[in-house]
Amino acid sequence: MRPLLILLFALTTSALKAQPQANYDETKVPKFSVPDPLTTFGGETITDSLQWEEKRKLEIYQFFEKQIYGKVPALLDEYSFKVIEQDNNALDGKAQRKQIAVGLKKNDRSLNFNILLYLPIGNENAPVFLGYNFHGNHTVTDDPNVIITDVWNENSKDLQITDNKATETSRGLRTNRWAIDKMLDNGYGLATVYYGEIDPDKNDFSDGLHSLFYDEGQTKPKTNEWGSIAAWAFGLSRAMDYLENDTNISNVIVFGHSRLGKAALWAGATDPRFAGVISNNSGCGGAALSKRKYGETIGDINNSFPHWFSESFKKYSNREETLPVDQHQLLALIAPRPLYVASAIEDEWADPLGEFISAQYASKVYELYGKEGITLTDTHEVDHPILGTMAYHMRSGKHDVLEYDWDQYITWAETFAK
Ligand code: GTR
Repeated sequence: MRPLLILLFALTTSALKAQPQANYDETKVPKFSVPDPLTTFGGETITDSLQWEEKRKLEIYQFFEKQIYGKVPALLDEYSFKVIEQDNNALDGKAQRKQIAVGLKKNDRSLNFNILLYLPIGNENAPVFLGYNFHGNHTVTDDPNVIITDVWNENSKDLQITDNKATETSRGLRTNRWAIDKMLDNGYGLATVYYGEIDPDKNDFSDGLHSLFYDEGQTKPKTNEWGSIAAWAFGLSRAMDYLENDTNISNVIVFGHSRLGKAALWAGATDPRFAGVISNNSGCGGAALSKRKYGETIGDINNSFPHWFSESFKKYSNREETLPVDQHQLLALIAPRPLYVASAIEDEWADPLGEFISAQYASKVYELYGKEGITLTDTHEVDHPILGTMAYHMRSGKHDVLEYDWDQYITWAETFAK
């Protein structure tokens, strides 16, 4: 590379990493009023769970649906499930492994994705964690029998993925994020899907789930329709369609990290069949309050990932103060089901404190149902989890999913999932 090009390259990559425009100074967080989950848009006060469900929950839900994540345009015409591979003696005899092909059809177009399912031997009625993975089912385990995805994959140095295609070399390279042995030893199963099989994560609406629903000549979703996060959430529900009919599964807890934590939260809000929801470092557009404008903002996220949200969300870029809702109300939509919000103290881009406060503000709705929320007197002391119906931890360390996180999720799930 010539010197000028090297300099330009260095400048661009360092600018991307450092996010120099982001605010990380608590004193520069703007003053803002938090939209009250218990006051309707029309000004009426909500005093019990029935009123919440009849008057407030729906209007908040519809706002998120039309203005933030975007509406699913129609129902599918058909869907099918086929167990394409099964081994009752997998992972050294610890698990039953199934790989299930899910087929979705609309307008004579179809999309297929694979669920990798491990169920613990000895628990005929196991709770299961369902979560997307970033690079393919074969990356979460060394198990040589897991099918390698053949759809578009983001190139990754860590995962040794080049030419946008996963190969054998990436097998098992993400086992660190999935405590599969621990889940199985504690009587839990794991179901995972490669998120790119639902919608490849690029600003291109010509492929993936959206394209099945287009009218003649249409090339992208309409203004209030779904972006990729809503499509991924929809995919989680289709996985749930299979899991809820598997007689060896008792409950499904939906889990997601980062962008996939945003998808898990929206899936939890849209689909009451999920018995619990875990948001791991989901940040902006996930658990974190947007109005704080700390770390990643709506403007940043709409710029870097224009395909994640509905087109209508773009009008809130750099205009957070005009939003009549905030992300604590997304959390509230999951009430009274168990919800775990997890942050990491060094994950500044995701505004860990904003995630904690958001959980606190959502608690009012949990309390309407007589459930324990994260109260205003609770603290976000590092590595001191709060494990009620609403759960929270501020882990030491960076943006990631660690063994520590799974230890807490499993301990918490014991209180409701078995
Ligand atoms: C970042 C993005 C975040 C988060 C993260 C991830 O680049 O700004 O909102 O979703 O990616 O998914 O790892």
